[in-house]
This record gives sequence, C-alpha cells and structure tokens, in this order.
Amino acid sequence: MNAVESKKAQHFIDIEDAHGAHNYHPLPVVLERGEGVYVWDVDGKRYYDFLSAYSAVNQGHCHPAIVGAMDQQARTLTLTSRAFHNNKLGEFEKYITEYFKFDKVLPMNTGAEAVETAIKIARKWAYEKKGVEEKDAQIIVVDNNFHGRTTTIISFSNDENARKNFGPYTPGFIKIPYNDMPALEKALQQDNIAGFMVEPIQGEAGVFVPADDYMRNARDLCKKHNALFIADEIQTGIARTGALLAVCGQCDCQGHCERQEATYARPDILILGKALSGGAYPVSAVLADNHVMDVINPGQHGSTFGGNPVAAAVGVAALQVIKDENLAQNARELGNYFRAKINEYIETTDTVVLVRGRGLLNAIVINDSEEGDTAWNICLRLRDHGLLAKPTHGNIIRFAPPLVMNKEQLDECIAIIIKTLKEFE
Ligand code: IF1
Repeated sequence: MNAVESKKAQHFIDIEDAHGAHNYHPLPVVLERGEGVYVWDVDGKRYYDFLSAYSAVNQGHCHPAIVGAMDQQARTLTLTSRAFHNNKLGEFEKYITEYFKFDKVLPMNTGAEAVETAIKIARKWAYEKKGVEEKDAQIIVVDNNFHGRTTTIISFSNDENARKNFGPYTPGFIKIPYNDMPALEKALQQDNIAGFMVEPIQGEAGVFVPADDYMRNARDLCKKHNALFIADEIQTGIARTGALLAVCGQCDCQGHCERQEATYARPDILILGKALSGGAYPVSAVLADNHVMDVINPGQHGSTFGGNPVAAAVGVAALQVIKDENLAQNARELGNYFRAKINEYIETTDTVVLVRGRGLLNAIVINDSEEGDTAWNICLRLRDHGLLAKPTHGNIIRFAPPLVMNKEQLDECIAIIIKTLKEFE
C-alpha cells in the first residue's frame, strides 16, 4: 500500500519484504530509536507512540531502570536453563507473588506460552482436583477472543484469517458470547468444566469494555460451579487500564492495589506478559495459589528460557517502575481526560462514531465499514503529523500510549488526533 517518501526507509521496508515471511502488514514507518513516549524513524523524525507495542511498553521506551537491570544481568549471567538454580529467579518469584498476592508463579516467555501454561494447569486441575473424567475437560472461552497464535489457541479463535487451514484443531473449548452472564451460567452447568478464560477488556476485538460487574459476576459463577476463573491480563494488566489489573475494577489502588474486595474479581489463574518486561525482553508469567499450581510437578511443564536470570531481573525492575512512577493512577487520570476530550470532538462530527476504553487502553470507531480504508488512511495521516497508531478490524483505531506520558504531552497528542480527524470530515 502507501509507500514512504524516504529512500532510506524504503530500503528497510524492501529488504523485509524480500527476505521476511509476509505474516504482517505494518504501517509504513521504520523506527530506529525510542525513549519514553517517543520513537524516532530512520530519518530522525519523532513520533508519539500510540500503540506501545500492543501495551508491552507501558513503562515507556528504553526505561533506564529496566534497561539498566537488563544490561547488568546480561553482563553477569544470561541463561542456566532450569536444570540448575540461579540467584535471580527466586527473587523474581518472591517479588511478583507478593506484588500480585498469589502463592506461586510459573515463569514463561511469550504471552501465548503463558496462555498454554494456564490451559495445561486448568486441565490437570480438572482431572486431579475436580474429578473430571480423563480427556473430557472443557474450557469456556468467548467470541472474538485473542489469546495468541499457537495451534491450540487459534483452535478456539473465531478470526477466520488467524485460523483457516491451520487445522486439525485442538478440541476441549466451548465458546460463548462475551459479556453474557446467562450464557456463562448455562455453560457452567456441565460437570466437566475446568475453567473460564477471558480478557477483562477485549483488546484485539477493538477495545471492547464489558459491563462493570462482568468480571465479578463471572468470578462468582465460576466459584459456585467449582470452575477456575482464568484472567488473560497480558494486554490489560500492569496499569494499562488505570488499575494494577483490569480485574481490580474500580478499586482505587493507584497501582498499589489494596485489594478492596468490593470490586476486585480475583482470578484463580492470572496470566501476564507484555509489560511484565516493559517491552525490553519477552517475559510472561502465570500466577495461582498452591491448591491450583501444585498440580504441576517436575518434568510436566517448562521452557529453556522461562525464568532465566535476565528475564527475572527485568521483570522485577519493570514492576518496580509501575509503583515508583504511579503509572496506574496516571493511566486512569489521563484516560478519563482523553475520552472526555475526544467525546467533546465527537459531538461536532460524523467522522467518529464513538470512543471507548479504560485507562490508557482506548479506541475510536470510525464512521466507515469494516472493509473501508478510512481508518488506515487516518493512521497514515497521523503518522505524517507525528503520531503512530494502528487500525484494528478495519474501522477501529486503538490508542494506547506509554503510561509515562504527562498531561502536556497528551494535550499535544489530542490536538494532533483532532486536527487529523478534521482533515477527513
Ligand atoms: C501479534 C492483537 C493485541 C494478547 C492477549 C495473549 C496474547 C496477546 C490478550 C499473546 C497478544 C498481541 C499479539 C500481536 C498483536 C497483539 C494484539 F492485535 F493481535 F490482538 F495486542 F491486541 N493474550 N497480543 O493481546 O501474547 O504471544 O504475542 O506475547 O502480532 O500477534 P504473545
């Protein structure tokens, strides 16, 4: 599609095109440096990053505390495998379990691996703790979910592009509509249900925010039917939605979650990834209490890189930054301000249908069909004006800047966004 004007940038695009598999369709911009809320392209042009690598870079690009921890550990010891102990893993495990208040953690690398881990734990729990007949366990998932790209995970996707011709598909999943309590209650009637796995806010589906009490009610129903409540917070967690976790609901924890039981929908299995490293390194994790996690014994799960010393050092630093810089509170305040300002603009125009989201995970819906190219063209123009964002589902644009943004910067960004949208009126 639309090429870039710069010869230099075109060179990098061309060699990717010639030598890389064509499994992506990136916005035509070639980045070479990042710092905080900014990224720079190969021609030195500066942009506000409004994708944050799909919410991995919550702490901002190249955060000195995170890069410092990574650098120091990389010079000391990078990998032992889990065949031996190392002096960083335990510190990370202690830190993250105290941070999120779970008994145990199982560290992995990518989000999809953590989701796979949660599925394995849930199935094993169903057979060994709930008494489900072997090979019979089912996990309830929802329509338009996004949990990753392994063969098992795409088996329960309903994105045809992500699934088609990758079968045979893994059985054992029941799909129900999102944000639908009666459907969940009905599905939980079966006695072979291991758990219910859900994103507290659907990211890829277009930042779809469910009813305020959806997570709480889902948690309660799971408890009632002895099924595990599994929250995939890979995209929503770690301060992105204005609380430490999206399942914290409206709990005003300012990133220090005091666990106000009134709104906290505590999962039985919590899945984290992305911002667990601030985007510096692939770090993912599954957290659960002993009665769940103790179904996993030596030899039953693992990974060469999972829990390696660099990941462990980076994970601690990344979580520390969230608290030190009050990023949950900042995301909450700036998010409310952002939606208010965009809503003021929406009152005046037919170009944008609505803005939705929580904290700094937001999206606008463009007045165009899903097949239309208006949103893509708006993103190209936003790029020209110095702000990077990406459409999802054709007519939705996701806005998710690093959480280290300040109000002055956000005001500048809002001005860029509204100016750009006005050019499409
Ligand atoms: C890509 C989407 C976002 C996730 C949730 C698990 C994973 C993801 C809730 C898997 C990953 C990424 C994958 C990335 C694009 C991005 C994405 F548009 F594809 F859906 F963020 F919205 N659970 N989401 O959002 O984690 O294995 O990738 O580390 O290019 O596929 P991963």
